Amino acid sequence: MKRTLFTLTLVSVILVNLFAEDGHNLWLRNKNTGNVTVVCSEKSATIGIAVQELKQGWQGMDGATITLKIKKDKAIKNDGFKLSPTQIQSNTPLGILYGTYELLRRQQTGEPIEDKVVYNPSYEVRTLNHWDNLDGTIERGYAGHSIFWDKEKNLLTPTVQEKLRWKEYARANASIGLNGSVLNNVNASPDMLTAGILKRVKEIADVLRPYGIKTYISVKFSSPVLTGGLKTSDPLDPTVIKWWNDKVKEIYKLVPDFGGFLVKASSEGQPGPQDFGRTHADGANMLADALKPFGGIVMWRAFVYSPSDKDRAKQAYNEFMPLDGQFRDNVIIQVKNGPIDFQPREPFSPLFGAMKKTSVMPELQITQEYLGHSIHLVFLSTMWEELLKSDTYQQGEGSTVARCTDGSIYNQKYTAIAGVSNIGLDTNWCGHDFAQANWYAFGRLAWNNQLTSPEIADEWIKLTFENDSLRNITTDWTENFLIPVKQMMMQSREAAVNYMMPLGLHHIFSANEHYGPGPWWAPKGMRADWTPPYYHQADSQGIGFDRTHSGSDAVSQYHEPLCSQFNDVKTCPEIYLLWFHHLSWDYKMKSGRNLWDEICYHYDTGLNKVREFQKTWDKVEKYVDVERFKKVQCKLRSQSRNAQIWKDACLLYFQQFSKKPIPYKLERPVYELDELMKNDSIRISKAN
Ligand code: BDP
Repeated sequence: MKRTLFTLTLVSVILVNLFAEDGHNLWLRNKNTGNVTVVCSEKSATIGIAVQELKQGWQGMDGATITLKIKKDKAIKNDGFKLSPTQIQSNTPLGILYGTYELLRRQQTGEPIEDKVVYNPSYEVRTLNHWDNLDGTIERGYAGHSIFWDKEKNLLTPTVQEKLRWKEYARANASIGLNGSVLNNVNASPDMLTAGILKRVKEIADVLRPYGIKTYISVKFSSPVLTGGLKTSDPLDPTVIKWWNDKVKEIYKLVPDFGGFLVKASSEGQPGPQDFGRTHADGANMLADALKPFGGIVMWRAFVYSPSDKDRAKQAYNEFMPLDGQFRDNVIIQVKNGPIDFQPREPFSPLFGAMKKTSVMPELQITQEYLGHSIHLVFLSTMWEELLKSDTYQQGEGSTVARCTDGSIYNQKYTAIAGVSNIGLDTNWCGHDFAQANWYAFGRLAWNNQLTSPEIADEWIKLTFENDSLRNITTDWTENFLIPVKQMMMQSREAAVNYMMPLGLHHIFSANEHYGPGPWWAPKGMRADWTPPYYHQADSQGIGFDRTHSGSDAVSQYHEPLCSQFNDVKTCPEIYLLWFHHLSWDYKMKSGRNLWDEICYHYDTGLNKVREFQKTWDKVEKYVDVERFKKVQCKLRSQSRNAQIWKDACLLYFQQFSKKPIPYKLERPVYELDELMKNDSIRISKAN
């Protein structure tokens, strides 16, 4: 009897674990509900995947036939496709695969499939940047170790398990239209270019290829000296040029469709052409020339700033604008969304649209370095949409960042977009189940930069949380799960801005971990532009960074009418107010409150929003599997406690300067400033 009971318990434990929802399947959960016959005269690994996906995931009419047709059509660009209910047409096998995923997504989410609709990608190159180090750690990664690198395994033949992970990764990327992976950190190890590591690059590339994912690597500019044993890495030195040419040839022998290099040079201590008195153009062009015969590209980052500059926000523009027109056509300047560094909110980088004779690509950060790591629920799609829709006015009204970078306005040889990845070896890939939505959203926007965040959230929720019993999406599920969860996602980024750094405040994190609040953080001897007081400039008079004509004049880097609009405190959008202006605590806001009170209200609103999210989530419990429900519930609790710490730390700290009471209607702080400052807000936040 005892034995039977034991066996039964054991079996049920195994079964529960087998079916436990661990989030690993991402948004790819569609199982077929009927048979389909797939007709295709072409054969290739990519087409094979498309056929398999259709059979596995078909949810259309049982017994239907679908034709996959590779036929040139002028309306179809790159790997775009033409979709009809019974046919997918494309110029390339990869386009057929993308069409397959679009069709299956539409079947699963209940979106219509009309006749002969053409879908073309907004950007030709759609990459994930992995800040993965060769020892397996990930810079700013919050979801476990690297899926590509491990110091024990780098030089060994990849295991079946590793290859399976790479394949799942490639499939997930292809399903949302991504077509490139930069395999290693922009702070690149010179070892990346050694024979043993390049062999692994080849192994990875072989697994990614059938899914249409091209492989790229980040390179260290001083590699000729560090791995090549040369005396210099000067980009104009003939021995250096030859070294890179030979290295590129070696790479293409291993990876014939290699995509190219990503380079962080003369930035944050990384070596670069400026070490030899050369320009960014000299450096980038030398690499571009080596890659050109093979069709490779150079993505050269514009993330540069030096401690001597009065305003870090101005530096990239100052350094790169004079070089406009000097880059080869296979160089793309990779520009972060804002002029500082992936803050919860920044105005767009003034380089977008301003460089008219150079290809420029946006770099977004999917990993939540500055937005709560993998603890806070923050849907980043709304932030990216805000960027893409920002009007630069560079070629008249409507010159949005999207249009300035996707080839609609400027005739770029290549168009591209990059997202700094948030994935690692965690079972659910991203740490937070909702962080998967950011990976998803990045892919969808890279494919179609006109999509809206509610559309993306809608798709993602349906694909990720819908289960078998909900296959025919019910009104009950829509009203009580889809709508509230979507609303929570849509409000989540603004909530984070509010409880972290509202009204244009930025970079007030404690220490280099970029997690908890630290408006006071300024260790002795630290570079000023790495400390929060440099950014908030709070004093007894007021708060904010004066970037007007009478301040650092960063406003002048924006095209009119933005320059005047940002410069004038009356027309500057309040979301950017303290980014561009230093204002008195008594400054009268549009709401009628003074600035101090307004700041208090924003922090309070942010905190209350997170509390509301907790309620929203608890209410949807019966629609979610128990595992994901509990995990998200627990993370929301931490987020709520962290939001309290943010509010208390910032308000109590700034109050020392404003000398004003927190409006009496608002909840009082619950932490002591001393305690937060002494014990380091990060540790308190993380322990909470
Ligand atoms: C900052 C990160 C740092 C990166 C750097 C970069 O804090 O870890 O190396 O950006 O983008 O956001 O190069």
